[in-house]
Amino acid sequence: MSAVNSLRRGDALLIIDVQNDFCPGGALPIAEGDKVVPVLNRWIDAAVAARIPVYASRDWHPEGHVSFKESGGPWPPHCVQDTEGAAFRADLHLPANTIKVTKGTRFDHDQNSAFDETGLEAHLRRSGISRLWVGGLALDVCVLATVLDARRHGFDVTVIRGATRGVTPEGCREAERKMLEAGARFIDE
Ligand code: VGL
Ligand code: ZN
Repeated sequence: MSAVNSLRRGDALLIIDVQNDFCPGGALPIAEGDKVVPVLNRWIDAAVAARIPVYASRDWHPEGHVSFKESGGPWPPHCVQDTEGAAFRADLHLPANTIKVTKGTRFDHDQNSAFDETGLEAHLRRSGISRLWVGGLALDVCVLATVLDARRHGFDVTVIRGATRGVTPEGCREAERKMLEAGARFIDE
C-alpha cells in the first residue's frame, strides 16, 4: 500500500509555496520546481477522497521587501503581492476549500516558516490536526523552516521527498539531516 492511502482523520496536507516565481521561468527559480506539481496533485486527490484538509502557504511580499537584495536581503525580488509570479501554479489542483496561509508580508523581517506569526498552529489545533504531510518549495528554505516549527509544536511530520525540490543540493542534504534530527520522517512519494 502506498503512503498516499494512509491518510486518516487528524491529518492535513501542507503544501509550501508552490508559486510561479519558484518554478522554472520565475524570478527565483528552483531547478525542477515544477516537478513537484504532479506528485502533489496525487496527494491532493487522496486528501480530498479521505476528507482531510489541504493547507497551502504562499510567499506574499510587499514591494522592496527586506528579503530582497535591493533592501540588503539575500534574494532577488520574488512573489510580490498580486503579481503573476506570486500566484499558485495553475496546474496545481488546489481544491476550492484549500486553507491558504499567507506569509512574508511583514515589513520588518522575513517569514520562512508557515508557522511564523500566521496563526497556523492555532488553526491546525482547532481543526483537530496532529499529523502533517508536507511538500513544496523550497526544501532547504521554507519547507525546512516550516517542518522544524511543526516539530517544535509537537506535530507528527512526514515530508514527501518527491513533492519537494531545493535551492542547492548541499542545502537539501543539510536540511534533510536537520529535519530527521528534529524527528520528521521522509517518504519518497
Ligand atoms: C522561499 C526563498 C525566499 C521559499 C521564500 O519559499 O522557500 N525561498 N523566499
Ligand atoms: Zn520570499
